[in-house]
Parts: sequence; structure tokens; C-alpha cells
Amino acid sequence: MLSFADISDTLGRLAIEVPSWAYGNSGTRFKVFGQPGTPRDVREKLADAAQVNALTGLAPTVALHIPWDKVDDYADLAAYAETLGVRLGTINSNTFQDDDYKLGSLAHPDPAVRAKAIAHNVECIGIMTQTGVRDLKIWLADGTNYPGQDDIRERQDRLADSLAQIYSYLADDQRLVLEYKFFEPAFYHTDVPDWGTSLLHCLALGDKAYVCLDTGHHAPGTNIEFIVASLLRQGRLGSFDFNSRFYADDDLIVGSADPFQLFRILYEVVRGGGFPNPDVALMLDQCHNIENHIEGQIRSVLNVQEMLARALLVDVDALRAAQQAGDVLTANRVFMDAFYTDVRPDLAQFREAQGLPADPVAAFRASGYQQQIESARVGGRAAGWN
Ligand code: RM4
Ligand code: MN
Repeated sequence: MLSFADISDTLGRLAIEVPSWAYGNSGTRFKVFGQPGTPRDVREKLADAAQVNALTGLAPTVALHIPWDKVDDYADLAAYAETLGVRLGTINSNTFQDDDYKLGSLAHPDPAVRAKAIAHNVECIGIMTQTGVRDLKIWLADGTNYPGQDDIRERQDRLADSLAQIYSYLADDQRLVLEYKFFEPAFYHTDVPDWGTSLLHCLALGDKAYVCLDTGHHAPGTNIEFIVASLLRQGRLGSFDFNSRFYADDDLIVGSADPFQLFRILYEVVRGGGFPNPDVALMLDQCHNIENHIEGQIRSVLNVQEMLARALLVDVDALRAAQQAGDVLTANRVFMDAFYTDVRPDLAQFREAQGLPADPVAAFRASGYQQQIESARVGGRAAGWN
């Protein structure tokens, strides 16, 4: 087995992008429980995100959702982020909350609605240009609820055309990442339900189009690490939206529902050259409905770090030797040895060596930051969907 010293330099390159919306209130369709101290605007979301980075050294960029994080001056916002020690990250477009989008957005039957959704994405590319951000992430709520409701084949044609129009606005150093999700909010069919559909659209668009894999967007039992391996083989895995789920798209803390699955995914990321690799953005897409937002984010980035450390510990030479010898159980044992290694003491030391707290959650609780925002911020708003 490898030791922590063998992997610490590589592990030190980990950077996780956090979502601005994780700092807002969120909930289910049944109830949103507000939390005191919730950010009232994007600047306060950035300030909270900066705490996560300051305490863990793991979260240097913050993804924005437009229009939830709309401001008049994006260059100014980017400069403000820098003063907090973070940078702006992926721009997420949002074509799922206007009344016009009831029947879809980029695949809508009405060309006028498609044009509106395209224009919104072009506006997002403009924000990327102003802020030096590389990626536009598109997640669509498009789909149908009833068989026969719309022509599912023609919807693919409309979608392809809309995406091509958006893609044509990208600069050479910008990318489009297309996220898939197998159901919800549409219940019968979804226009980008799976990685195959996303990949087909990306291949048609060109080499600046990549797939975004949200770990919560698969049917139960799906072998996600296989998808990771396949997309990395094609050079088309652009980004992850990490979270975890028990049943549907639960958006729980990454690694909380199934740590072994996270380990297997990160093993394939490393195996396929997806880490360290700036072309594969490791992002969180989560909601903290009942736990403290900032602590939830701290725990999340630490979970990714911990499982990545274990994945890096896999003795790949011993694994390959066992695989090639057809020694099934030795291969499995080599793999499991890494998974079962408790790296938490090493990680605590690793943090301290960088001048970071050994226990970032405890440090956050001791910092007084939460108390300070609770008294300073009144009327904090939701993430945007309620
Ligand atoms: C979607 C999808 C997107 C995220 C929104 C908030 O389910 O996962 O990535 O931007 O939720
Ligand atoms: Mn997502």
C-alpha cells in the first residue's frame, strides 16, 4: 500500500468549486426552513463561501446561478470575490423558472420561447467574458409529463439547434457543459436524461462541449463510475456536480449517503486522468435544508478530500498485477485496502502543515462568524427557487 506521504503533493492540488446557492435557504416542495444569517445577496454568498475556502484551502471558486446572482457589474463582483480570496466559477444558466418555460426552454415548441432561452444563455456567456470564467453550465428542466404531449424526436432537433446557436457565441477559451438528469421536473420524458444524450449533443456541437455529471441524476443502482470512465476515455467529462442521494435528486452532502460510491467514482477520476486536471471541474451542487449551510459546505469539501486521498492510496501496481494474473480476490482486496484506510489523522496533520485548522468545522464554530452574520443580516433570501 502507498503511504500518505506518497500522495500528499497530488492531494494538495485539489480544488473544489462551491455553488452560490448552497449558502441560501432551500427546501423541498413541502417547506423551506429559513436559517438566521442567510445571505441577502450574492456578495454575502461569496463571503460565506470564502469562509469555506479559508478554513479548508479547498474551495477557491464559487459557481453562480443566473438570474439568482444577477448584478449590474460583474467585473466589480469578480474583483470583490478576489478581495475575499476566492474567484468566480462556472456560470449556470436558468431557463426553468419563467412562466414561459412551462413546456420547456431550448426544446420548447414555440420558436419565440426558444429564442428567449437562447438569449439568456448568450447573456450568461457575456458574463463569463466579463469575469474571465471558462464554463457555461446548462441544465434543462425540459421534458414532458404525458406520452404524446409533444414530439420527443422533434424536441431533440429543436434542442440541437438551440444548443448550436448558443455554442456559436463561445470564445475559443470558453466551454459549454451540458448536464443530464433522468427525471424531474418532467415526469414522463426528459430531453437530456442521460450521459449518452448529453454526449451526442456535445459531439455534434464541437470540442468545446462537455458533459456535466451530477451524481444525483441517475436511476438508483446506476454504476456512475462506469460513466466516469467512459466519458474520460472520450475526453468529454467537463465537470462534476457532486452531491449524494438516497432516493431521487436529494442534493445531500457528497459522500454522506454512500462513501464507497464516492471512492469508486474518484478512483476512476484518477485512473482516467481526470485529476489533477483543470479540464475536469470538481463542483458541488447541494442544498442544506436542515443543516447549517456553511458547515454543510465545509463537511462536503472535506468528504471529497478524504475520499480522494483514499482513491490516491490505491496501489495501482499491485492492483494491475493482480488483475493481469486473474487474481480476482487479491485485486479486490488491494482496492478495498485503500478504501478502508482511515486518512483522517493524516489529513489533520496535512492541514496544519499548511497553516489550516486540523478540524475546520470546529474552527468555524469557534470563529464567531455565524453569530456575526446572524446579527448583521436580516431577511436572508432563498437560493432562488421559492
Ligand atoms: C438542477 C441541476 C443544476 C442546478 C439546479 C439548481 O437539478 O442539478 O445543476 O443548477 O438544480
Ligand atoms: Mn446539478
